[in-house]
Amino acid sequence: MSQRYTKTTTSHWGAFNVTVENGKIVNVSPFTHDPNPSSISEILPQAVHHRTRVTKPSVRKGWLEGGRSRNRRHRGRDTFIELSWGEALDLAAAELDRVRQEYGNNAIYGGSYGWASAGRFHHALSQVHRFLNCIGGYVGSFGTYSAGTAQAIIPHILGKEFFELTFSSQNSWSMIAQNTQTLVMFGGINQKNSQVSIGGMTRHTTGDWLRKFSSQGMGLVNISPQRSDTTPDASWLPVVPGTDTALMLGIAHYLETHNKVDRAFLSRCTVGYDRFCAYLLGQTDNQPKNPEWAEKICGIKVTEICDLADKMVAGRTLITVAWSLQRGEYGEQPFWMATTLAAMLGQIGLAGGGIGYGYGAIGGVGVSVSNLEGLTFPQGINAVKEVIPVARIADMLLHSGEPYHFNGEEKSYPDIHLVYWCGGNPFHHHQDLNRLRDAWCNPDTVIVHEPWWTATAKHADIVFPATTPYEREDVGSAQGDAFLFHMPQLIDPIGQARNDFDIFSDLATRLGVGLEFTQERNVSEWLDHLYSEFLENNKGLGVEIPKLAELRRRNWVELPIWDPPSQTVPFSEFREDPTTAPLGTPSGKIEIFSSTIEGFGYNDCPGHPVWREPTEWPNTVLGVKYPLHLLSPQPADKLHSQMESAIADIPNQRPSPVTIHPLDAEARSLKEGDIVRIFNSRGACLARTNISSEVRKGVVSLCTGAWFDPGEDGVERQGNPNILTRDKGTSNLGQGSTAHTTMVQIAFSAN
Ligand SMILES: Nc1nc2c(c(=O)[nH]1)N[C@H]1C(S)=C(S)[C@@H](COP(=O)(O)OP(=O)(O)OC[C@H]3O[C@@H](n4cnc5c(=O)[nH]c(N)nc54)[C@H](O)[C@@H]3O)O[C@H]1N2
Ligand SMILES: Nc1nc2c(c(=O)[nH]1)N[C@H]1C(S)=C(S)[C@@H](COP(=O)(O)OP(=O)(O)OC[C@H]3O[C@@H](n4cnc5c(=O)[nH]c(N)nc54)[C@H](O)[C@@H]3O)O[C@H]1N2
Ligand SMILES: [Mo]
Repeated sequence: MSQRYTKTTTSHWGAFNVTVENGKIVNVSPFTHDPNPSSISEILPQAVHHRTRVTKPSVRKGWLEGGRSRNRRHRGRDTFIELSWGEALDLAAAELDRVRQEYGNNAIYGGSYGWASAGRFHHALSQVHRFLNCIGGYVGSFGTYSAGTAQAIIPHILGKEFFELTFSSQNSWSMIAQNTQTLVMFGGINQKNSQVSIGGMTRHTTGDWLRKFSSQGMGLVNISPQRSDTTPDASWLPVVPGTDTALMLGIAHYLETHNKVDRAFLSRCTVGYDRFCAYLLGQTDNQPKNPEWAEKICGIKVTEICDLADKMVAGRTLITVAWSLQRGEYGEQPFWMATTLAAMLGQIGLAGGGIGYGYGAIGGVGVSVSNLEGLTFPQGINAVKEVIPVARIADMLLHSGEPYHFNGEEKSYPDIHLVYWCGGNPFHHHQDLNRLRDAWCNPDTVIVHEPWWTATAKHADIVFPATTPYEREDVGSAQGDAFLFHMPQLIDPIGQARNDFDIFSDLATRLGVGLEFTQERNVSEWLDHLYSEFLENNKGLGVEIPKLAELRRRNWVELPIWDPPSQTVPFSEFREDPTTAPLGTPSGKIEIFSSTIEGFGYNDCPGHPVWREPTEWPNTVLGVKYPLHLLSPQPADKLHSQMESAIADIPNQRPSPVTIHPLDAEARSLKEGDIVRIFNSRGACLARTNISSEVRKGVVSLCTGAWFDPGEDGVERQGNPNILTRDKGTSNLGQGSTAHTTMVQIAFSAN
């Protein structure tokens, strides 16, 4: 007898309805309360039941048979042997125990970066961290690939944790609509990116806001190598990638030399403008950072720089910076300089003015809603205090024991013998994947939980098949959203897949900490427990939140917490009186010059914002061989590498499209849809040309997300940009990812 039903669930790209027939997901349809639903979930029926699902616990042959060497260099090329759950769990538990006994818990890397899935209890990272904490701890990671550099530098400048500031001290969309006259968007405000938010955005409204801004006549300026980074209504200044700091300095120089700077604000609310100004005017290095100087670097004409500067002082101006700006070499500088420029305009603390970080990067930024507290699976306490900056993983695996600098600390890399990954795909997200592959040969053992045979799973020794959210029950709630979801289990687990929680419970039991890990609760008892804590924590909101049983029945509710009455203008209290409402910086003010940072003595990140030419650059020897800037933005049609194997089945989807300017295509005799080889000294991949004048000449753009798939010749076949990208830190301060500082060449490929 056929059984068919439809229920709603949520994900990082928002809510959607799922139809199940005879135990299979057969259809996905939009959630009707979302005015602009994302199409990312359309591929779900094919992806969940795809042949690339991991269906059984699998152990790499060379690891099982290789003795102490474990044939580590075969990782990624070896075959796997399927074992029973009991056998595989025994092997993993014994190996975890061996490593912690022989080397200590600081030989286990459990940073396990990644977005995994939405759903508060089955949050893969919380699960793996709690488990590793129960067995004695692990080396963790600081920061994110998204904004790790901003996370390091912004507290020095504004005295606040970066993500706290992002979500709680920014102008809301409605404040911008009511007050802003000119919106200057470095890196755009991207609708494709705002589809996604951590835990999900139920009403996607970024596009509507941008249309509103445009229709009310707000000045919209898109400063980006790609026109598509925001609404086509914005005027477009196609800046050279990585040169925003130079452009901002050019604007600053014009403001300073035309006496258009708010000196009262600078002296009341900031420190160190004089030190910075001496640099700006060229008093310290004989190079005034005037618009003529800036034009040569950033490719924007002097007249346009001066016009923009005039526009910015003429009325209420909000400067926004996309997170992408700090994902390049010296990525600290554009964020510090943008803040400095906003301070020079003197509008920080005024409604609709000042500086904004990450609008459009994810959907929750700028949304005005009361925050719901709780619904977090507790991770426990990590007895190992060692952390690495998240994007330095290959350095760590290649250079154990070697010293490095990070944000004022002198550290050395730990000696890792076991890597545990649950909920991320480093062979998608890390830079210079050939280098990662080398680094990955060093640990004794790699354990991965994954629903799919991703490149990371293929590079592991023990792979445990994990369920997807559709195969388990959970609750969904996200920052920046007023909806609350019961996420029902829709289908049985695929193959022998199990929940991360259940896998860790069994491992914990084998290692003698079962009770510590589970606290004698199973999945549904944990859900009850977390949910009742959540109800308790949010009593103060004065809003009726349904009990779990009722939420189960209703599937989802929208809470009346939009536009809380207590909305304050960010930094307004500080602006009013910096002495009674100081910032958390050493001076209590905005630090245009930071004695702390100067005290670190880093040439690559001195005491005030500076322009530094990246080491990979058109006028270098390398730049002649590889003359095109490669951008590797987030994909519009997916979340990172998720559900990729089903997308790759669609004809003509892979290799991925690379956007190239018509003149650059013509110079290489390339036609639309040609298969090309993109290459540099680090590696090569295939791609398919998308010829468009919406990208600056000299720049090509290949989105992330294709699964790493090197052929016999080493050429990556799906179009994964991370075979090409640079794997060095932004600077000694932030040590963030520098994916966007990458030069390449392109040629027609016979393949
Ligand atoms: N070149 C370049 N590289 C980049 C970027 C860039 O701009 N340019 N951006 C970077 C950024 S900002 C980010 S955030 C990263 C993203 O990198 P990741 O977050 O690592 O990418 P995802 O594809 O989301 O990986 C999540 C993995 O978890 C798996 N998964 C999903 N649900 C579960 C679950 O419940 N349990 C388990 N065990 N696994 C699950 C998915 O199948 C998937 O393989 O990429 C970074 N890489
Ligand atoms: N659909 C979808 N949305 C996503 C994600 C996804 O995978 N899919 N991932 C989410 C995650 S984890 C994150 S961190 C955010 C990332 O949010 P962002 O960092 O804002 O996004 P990107 O797509 O990397 O970059 C946005 C644009 O910045 C421009 N850009 C790159 N370098 C420079 C530069 O030096 N100067 C200027 N002016 N512009 C530059 C590029 O043209 C690029 O298209 O996106 C989130 N949203
Ligand atoms: Mo990210």
